[in-house]
Amino acid sequence: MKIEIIGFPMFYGCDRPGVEFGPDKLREVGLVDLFKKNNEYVIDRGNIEVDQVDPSKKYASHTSMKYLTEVVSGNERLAETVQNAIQEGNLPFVVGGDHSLGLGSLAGVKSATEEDFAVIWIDAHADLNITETSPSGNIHGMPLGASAGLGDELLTELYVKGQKVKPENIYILGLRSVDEGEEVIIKEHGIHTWRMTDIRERGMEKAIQELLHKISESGIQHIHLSYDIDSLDARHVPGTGTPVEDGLEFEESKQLVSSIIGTGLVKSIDFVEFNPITDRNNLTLNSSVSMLETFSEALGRINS
Ligand code: 6HN
Ligand code: MN
Ligand code: MN
Ligand code: MN
Repeated sequence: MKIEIIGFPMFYGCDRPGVEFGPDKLREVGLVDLFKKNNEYVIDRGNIEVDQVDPSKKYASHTSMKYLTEVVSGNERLAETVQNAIQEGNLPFVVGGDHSLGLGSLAGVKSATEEDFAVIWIDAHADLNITETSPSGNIHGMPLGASAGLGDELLTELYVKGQKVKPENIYILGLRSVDEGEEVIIKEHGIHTWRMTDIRERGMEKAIQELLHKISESGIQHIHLSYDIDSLDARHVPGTGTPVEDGLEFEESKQLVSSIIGTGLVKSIDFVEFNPITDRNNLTLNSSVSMLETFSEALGRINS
């Protein structure tokens, strides 16, 4: 399986500049070689084109969703690239950029995949907001909700019509900052969650066992893994849009990622929300590289 690295240099989904430099900053410190260390075939597809617009026009296309036009156009390009990668039998590894790129990734996966697939979302946040529940109007808080077919058609119809993933096939881990409206959505749609409180109570080992058991019970053969670096404890990631305390430690995060990839079912991955501009002393850069090494090693183990 070839790994295709795809950069998505966008900050419009989080409305905080800097995160668009994430993919190139990571390339600068050896992203591609880091994957080549453990994997025979790695290609860098470069960056997806993002239409540029002045911040004064963030509400030009919608009254509450910021930068809607640019988020949608960039994500449609991403969806096509992800679809092509999967159809060629490759594994797209999408590097953000903000988490709105989940829209394009999941639309691409859906288009390339006949059967139902699961989404594992590792994040401090649920990213399940719809226009009416969003406290910010930032689309990076909405990709999972829209992909589940909830909310405005302007997002749910992106690239391919309608629902991309069934809510019962969504698994969120690391949660500790959930908006009121998102709580209702989690409950109503039976979305599986392991909050930080659950992980602290039962331990990561148990959480992983439960997760993998549920997935194996579901019979699903294809997992999309979406990794938001803000799942890590705030002190490890000052350079991310919305750091939250009481998060995952490296050892836990690495154990989780390795076990998920170890199933051999992961066919596509996102790695998002690294902001080199707001980083302090390269702390977030080093955290990102350290996690990327884990992704590379885990992929190398199933690839060889
Ligand atoms: N992220 N729930 C908040 C919002 O504005 O909707 C924060 C979203 C953070 C998004 O994790 O990519
Ligand atoms: Mn996120
Ligand atoms: Mn987050
Ligand atoms: Mn609506």
